[in-house]
Amino acid sequence: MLRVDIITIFPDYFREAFDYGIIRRAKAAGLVDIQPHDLRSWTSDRHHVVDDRPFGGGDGMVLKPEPIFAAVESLTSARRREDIPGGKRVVLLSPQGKQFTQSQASEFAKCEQLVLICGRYEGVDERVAESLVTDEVSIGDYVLSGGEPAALVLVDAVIRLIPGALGSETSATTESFSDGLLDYPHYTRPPEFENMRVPEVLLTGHHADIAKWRREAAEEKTRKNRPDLLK
Ligand code: 9D3
Repeated sequence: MLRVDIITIFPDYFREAFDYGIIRRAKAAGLVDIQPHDLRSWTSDRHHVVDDRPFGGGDGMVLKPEPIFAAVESLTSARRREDIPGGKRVVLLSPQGKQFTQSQASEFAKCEQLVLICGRYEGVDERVAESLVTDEVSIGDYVLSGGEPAALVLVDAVIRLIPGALGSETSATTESFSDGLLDYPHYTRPPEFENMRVPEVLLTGHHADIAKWRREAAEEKTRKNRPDLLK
């Protein structure tokens, strides 16, 4: 059983996000338990303040360290990175993180607990990245308004890799990424739609020809959309 704890100032953002498809099934099967937590519940002041102005000046606000350290301690019993056991990861979602990859998703899928910290505002006090988290992760080079959508992406990618979450598809899906090409194009009925024909070879039933066409079509698609994967 993988336990996923999400530390956020918007716990309601996740309310229905995990109630569909593979994630819903994995939860129902007892493969994963996902708990969003309100960062404000680890504040001790009357107004539940989680942010403050940046030292050195500048625009915007920064998430304060104390509630985040308290949240991680209450969820893991660890106060610093070096006290976090091997089977647990404390992940900061941040634009400054290392890019999240399929191989990192596979590593996370083997863990017993993931604690995800969602940044907001201009950022998170750097002592969190320096001394508390095991992994600082970005999902790509574009600007989000916070870590919450990135946490959704990470959880989705990880959960489908838990043994039993997908059934027999799992190994095939992993392979199609590890051969370094994009997937081949898919078609279904009707064979002609508004003058657009399905490639004839797919209608022939010649399995060797179909396999060859799919390999070449995957290479062509990769050349066109992701030439970086061929280098
Ligand atoms: C002006 C400098 N910006 C940093 C690149 C400020 C800033 C932008 C976006 C500060 C915080 C955010 C919120 N984004 C995330 O927390 C985030 C994120 C993202 O924006 N892109 C890709 N992955 C991620 S993971 C968390």
